[in-house]
Amino acid sequence: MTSPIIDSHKVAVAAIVVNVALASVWLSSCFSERQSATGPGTSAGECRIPVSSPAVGTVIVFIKNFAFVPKQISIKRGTTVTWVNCDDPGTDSHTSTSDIGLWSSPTLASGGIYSRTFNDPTGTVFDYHCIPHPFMEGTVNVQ
Ligand SMILES: [Cu+2]
Repeated sequence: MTSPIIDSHKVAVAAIVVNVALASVWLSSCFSERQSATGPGTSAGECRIPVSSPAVGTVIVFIKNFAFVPKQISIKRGTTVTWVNCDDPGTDSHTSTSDIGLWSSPTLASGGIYSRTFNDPTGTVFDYHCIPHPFMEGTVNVQ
């Protein structure tokens, strides 16, 4: 017999896996060439975080295989974005760092998470990168 508490936890984990799947679909439709070369593909689905954590925002950007997934996101003003390092333990740590110094996460080891709420004016486009790996780039569009 499983308790209702355990059941609801399983539902939460399932929800986050679905989010990963959607991110992968989005990525493959927009970056198909890159996807085939480097893509996180199904391996990104192995990354699991506790969605009940108050630190987790409503939009999640995964860090996998030294890339932000999805690379570009469009969000409504006031949305909290959470970056999650899904790279394997023992690989390099990453950051989410605004190109203009608006925000910078601590160094995120495997499993590390960082959130920022974008209460910025609509129409703003924020480019960001990873400090140890400047080739890792991403964009947040506040709509
Ligand atoms: Cu990095």
